[in-house]
Amino acid sequence: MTTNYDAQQIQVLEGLEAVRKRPGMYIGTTGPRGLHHLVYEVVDNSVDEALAGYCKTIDVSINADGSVSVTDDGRGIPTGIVAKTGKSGLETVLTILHAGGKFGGGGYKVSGGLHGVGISVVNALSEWVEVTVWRDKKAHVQRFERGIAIGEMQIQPYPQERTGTSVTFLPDDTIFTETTKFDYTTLSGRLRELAYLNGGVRITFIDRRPDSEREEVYFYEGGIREYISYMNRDKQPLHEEVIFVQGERNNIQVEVALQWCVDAYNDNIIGFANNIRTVDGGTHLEGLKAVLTRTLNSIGRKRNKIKENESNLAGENIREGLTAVISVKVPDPEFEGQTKTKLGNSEVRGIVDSLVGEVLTEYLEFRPNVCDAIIEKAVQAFKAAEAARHAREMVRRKSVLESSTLPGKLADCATRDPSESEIYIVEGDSAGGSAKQGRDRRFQAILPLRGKILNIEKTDDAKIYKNTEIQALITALGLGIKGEEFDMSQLRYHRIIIMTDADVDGAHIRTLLLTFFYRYQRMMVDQGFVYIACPPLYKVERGRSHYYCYSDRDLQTRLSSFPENASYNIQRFKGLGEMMPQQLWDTTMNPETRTLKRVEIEDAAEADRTFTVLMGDRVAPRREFIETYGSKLNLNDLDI
Ligand code: 0RA
Repeated sequence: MTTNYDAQQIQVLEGLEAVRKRPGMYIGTTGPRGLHHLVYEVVDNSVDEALAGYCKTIDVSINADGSVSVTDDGRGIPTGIVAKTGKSGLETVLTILHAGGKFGGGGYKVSGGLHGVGISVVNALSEWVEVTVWRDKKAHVQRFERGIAIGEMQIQPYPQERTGTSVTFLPDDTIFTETTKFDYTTLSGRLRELAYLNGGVRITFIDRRPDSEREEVYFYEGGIREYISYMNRDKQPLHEEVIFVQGERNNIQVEVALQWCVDAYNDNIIGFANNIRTVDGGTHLEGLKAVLTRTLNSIGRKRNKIKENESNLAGENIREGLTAVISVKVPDPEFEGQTKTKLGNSEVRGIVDSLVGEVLTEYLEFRPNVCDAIIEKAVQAFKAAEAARHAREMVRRKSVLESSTLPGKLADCATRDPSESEIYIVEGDSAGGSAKQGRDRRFQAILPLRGKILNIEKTDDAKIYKNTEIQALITALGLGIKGEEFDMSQLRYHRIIIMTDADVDGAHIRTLLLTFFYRYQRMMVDQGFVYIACPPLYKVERGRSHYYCYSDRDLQTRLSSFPENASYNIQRFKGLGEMMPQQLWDTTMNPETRTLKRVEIEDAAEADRTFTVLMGDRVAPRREFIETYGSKLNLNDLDI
């Protein structure tokens, strides 16, 4: 042993100690994700060996003791002494950070990037690791504990032809404190994905743990072509054969598989860079989208499917119904974004574009039927999008939703400050008249709605919107059309007060309004902007005093407070219109004396259900509802 060796040894210990101190820096987390990452790291080394053309089979097993073994039939990690480290290749790969790809042959490590931290990281974070290498008709075995080699590498004769590497490791539970239990589904998902991405590599997966014993084989000779067939298994393909493009330029490998489906209207494009799923896209996907749009438009014109005077089909039209996988292998991948799942290498964009352009053009030129089917589908998509846009515009133009002029019958308030403004939505013109005269015009606006509003027969979105009363309401409030962002800054009043008569019609109109808010402007209810006014039902006069009663019980309580044979007079308000403006102010509109009920989301939801019964297609339940509740339907009974 030389002093040189000791210096090396110290360096190794410091390196692995750094990994154990800050595992997150190397594997992201020490939670379940990081735990499974250990397996991917080891498997990636075998996949690299397969991609280099030396390995056909990778066996992964979860052992009965919870450890994991990854065994391949590659060349085997070199076992001879490495001059620089003075140790075997095996020990060097397992103990020196990033040593993996640094010696022993050309080519690049494809699985760099997100994983690619090296097998030494797995070693550092494992309670123990055992590696067996079959090479040169010998079996070489070396054990490690928490990253440190235990004893000398054992060498035994192994007369068979076999070559390969087997790595077994048990995660260190002092590092992975949350769990060291591997999840079958998580591992099988990734292993299957790897088998699709690396066609021809056979991956077997065995769970040997008692009670969860299972075995599966992932082997897809067609690679990502088969992945597409699998994803489209329940759909109807527009063309039989999955389109496949493969090529290499400037050391960058590109594989693309495409298939359009008749019965799909979205696109489903999945990207990978160096076998890592690029959830956030990147230059490979940008290149693919660009080349698809350009190629199909150009062929479409050549084949006269798109006429000279017609505009190009948009990318999204062309991608409608498309299932695609693009997998690129890049020597120095740059992964960007928060989660490092976006490919950043700008040279990839152009390479994908030109390579796919050439191959796809030729492919489609030889298959005019496929070509025409794809373009016709895109033209259909284009027309559908045009029609939808047109319809949307028509609805907007027809309705007053977009117009800025306030409805004529709105008696607006003076203030322009929404936070102090109120709007009373009043049923009928006569009640509207009383309210207009009784209000405080500085901050109270009145919008009378006609009883006609009740004539909506079906619970149909379009019908609610076409209703002129609802349109007036939307404009008065300053709201937008359904589905568009609720913009609070546009809201003209922060108190929207529904004030209807205490009879069946009043209940109808209130139900309709609540339903409208619930279905189309739910934020208004959530934010507590919607209220219900509580007008009195009775006025009781006795001598020079008078009292307003807001329910039957209220009336009984009042009457029972009078002496036995007192004389009094009861007036029942049949509608708001019967009240004098001053009365309406005193009882219902004056903030000092009135009662307002703020509408809760449950109230609105209940109204929505009631609305379905009242206004729905089915006559029977509606009749039943009206017969049951019709006569006594008033604000108090509805309990809102
Ligand atoms: C370095 C050099 C060579 C192979 C490997 C590493 C290698 C590593 C792993 C890890 C798991 N399975 C593996 N298989 C191979 C090339 C060796 C040569 O040139 O013979």
